[in-house]
Amino acid sequence: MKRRKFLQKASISTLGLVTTGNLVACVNPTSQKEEVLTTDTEASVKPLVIATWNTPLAVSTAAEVLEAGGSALDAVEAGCKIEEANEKGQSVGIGGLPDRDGNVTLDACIMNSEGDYGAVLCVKNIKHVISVARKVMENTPHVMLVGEGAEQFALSQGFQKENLLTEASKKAWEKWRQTAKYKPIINIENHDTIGMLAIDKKGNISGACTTSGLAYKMAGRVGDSPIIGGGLFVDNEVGGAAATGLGEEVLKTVGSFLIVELMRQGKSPQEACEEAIARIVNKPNSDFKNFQVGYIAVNKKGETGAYAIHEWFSYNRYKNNENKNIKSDFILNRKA
Ligand code: SD4
Repeated sequence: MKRRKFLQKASISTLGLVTTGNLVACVNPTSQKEEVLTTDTEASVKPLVIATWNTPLAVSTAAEVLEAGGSALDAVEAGCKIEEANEKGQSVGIGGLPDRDGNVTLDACIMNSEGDYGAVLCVKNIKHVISVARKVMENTPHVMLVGEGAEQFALSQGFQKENLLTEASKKAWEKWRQTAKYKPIINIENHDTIGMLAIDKKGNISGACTTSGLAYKMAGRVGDSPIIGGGLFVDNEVGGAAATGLGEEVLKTVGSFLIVELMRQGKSPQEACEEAIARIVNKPNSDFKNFQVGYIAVNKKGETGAYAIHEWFSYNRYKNNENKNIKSDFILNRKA
């Protein structure tokens, strides 16, 4: 077995990892209202919000900020906080599934329309890491803070320490420990790591991404979500993109940056998402049948796109006073 293949397999199966929200084989989350449509070609739509997965409340919260004249930055922060505070969501914020040692560690990043970026990685005990990431961007000379240092910084900024491991997530972890051997899982539920992009009434774009990462990950593991160009990228001249799914694969192809650069070269958000998924799938020895990656993107005109490897990726979009969940097309649909 080639080294790359071995490491890939090790990262998702030998180590017993599963992704928290979006990784078991193509289960149809019946609660979603699906509509097979991924591209919106209407020009210059604003305000506009899109977010990964079935996240209606997060998107409507962001939309309210925008409709009231707020900035895209305020909107994406407010939207992401909804999922971070939702204890039932086991892949973001409080209630997130822990690492294999039982510690919940969170990753988040945010980008504004000026091209500034802030991130926190592997943070314990603080629920609203998206807001801490924003403070890193605005109140420090740095762009990333990790672990203990990030937690200390959050406390210094007035954030409260709290236990993020809920009873439900603790039970799930204890059950996992009995075997510590889950197979790679593709789509678990309809609500997951949230990547969000917004265009405000002035036409400015910002984005945010927040997650508890892979369930039962190795201690210290960080995925794509808090990494600029991986889980998120925004260029106010062009558009933005965000990712969900197996972060290692997103990082190796710098997925969100790739999508924005493809849009800069003239591709639509849909075409750019499709090419970024193809980059992953077409790698030699790609094990793509065993993992999920999904992308969303928006361009300056307010055209949107989404694409995934497997079925049952979806995103919520607020546009023209309507907030709806849209099922993404997926590459296995064409390869089948
Ligand atoms: C990660 N991309 O940490 C995240 C996980 C994710 O649904 O999106 N889960 O790799």
